[in-house]
Amino acid sequence: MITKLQTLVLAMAALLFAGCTQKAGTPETVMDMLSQASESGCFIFGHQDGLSYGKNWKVDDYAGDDLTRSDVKAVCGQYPAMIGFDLGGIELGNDANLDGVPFDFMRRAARMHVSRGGIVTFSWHPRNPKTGGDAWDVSDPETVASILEGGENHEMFLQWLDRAAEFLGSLEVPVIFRPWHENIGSWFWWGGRLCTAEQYKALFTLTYERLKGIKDMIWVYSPNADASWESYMERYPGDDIIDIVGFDCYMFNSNEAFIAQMRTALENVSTYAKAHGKLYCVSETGYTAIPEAGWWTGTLLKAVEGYNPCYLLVWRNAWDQPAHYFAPYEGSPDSENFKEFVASGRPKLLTEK
Ligand code: BMA
Repeated sequence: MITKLQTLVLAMAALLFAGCTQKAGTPETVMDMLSQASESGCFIFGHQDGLSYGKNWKVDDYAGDDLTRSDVKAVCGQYPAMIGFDLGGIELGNDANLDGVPFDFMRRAARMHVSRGGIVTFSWHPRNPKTGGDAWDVSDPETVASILEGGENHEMFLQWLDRAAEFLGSLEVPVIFRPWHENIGSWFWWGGRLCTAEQYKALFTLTYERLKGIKDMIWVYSPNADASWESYMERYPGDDIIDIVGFDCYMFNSNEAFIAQMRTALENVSTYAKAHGKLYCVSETGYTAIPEAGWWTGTLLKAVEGYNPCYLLVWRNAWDQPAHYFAPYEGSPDSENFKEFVASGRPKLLTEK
């Protein structure tokens, strides 16, 4: 969590060292960008893995690529202001994440994006530390218990956290970190039926304590939006850890159901954020393969109307799964509508071309 005192001290340090450091941005400049977007009625628009690949393409030369390609940019001429990355696989010391994106490339892409004036966020789909399965392996309800203090996998898990910390620390850019997401549903091993609220909070706190000294990070809590507010708060790690209260909300059924779910969640987090001096966000959203050409203004803009989340991120355009994409791409049926969405002035993209 970034405190006001830290903000002041770090801002002064940044001023002092401005002449002799290459560091692009600080957590407080990121918090400022987010607050300013929200206060001016915009939201920072994000796209997961947007510089690594898109629909029908991927970076081939990870060491040499100039990082100028993006599906969103191909449609509207601007990069998303936020790029998301996923750490899944870093815990094992792998070279590339679960979707095949090398960590060295991620580091370069994150730095490049920040140097263009953008913001980066990291999620994490780690393997199951008890079974060796993937993040979606929910076969063993003792998984979380096994990594907390006293559990048989605790030491191994500390090493996992240290590997994540080492990588995040090596980026040398401010990071919005969003671990243990969608935690009220039960599709990840840290999900609602897989651990008690106390165990979940202990997991989040352990992660925070282990990582907080390594890197100045902005911490996001992002349960799935279909959860009740009571269950949201029951697992909330606390105001001393969390900077931004968010949620993941996808469209699965009708437009009305999606809009209603989004607005209920926005009402809850905005009320909480206002009372507790926090920001709020839509940490993941989208409509798989965007089957409606007018979805961006006809549904998504309506869903967020009247609310000021500081950012909204759409999920990835998988290059190798034809129907797994959430942002427009060159020539996609929703492209024109996406341009109208951008022209509405609500989503904030990068001004650098
Ligand atoms: C999920 C899907 C998976 C992917 C994971 C991590 O939502 O997109 O295909 O592996 O995120 O990026």
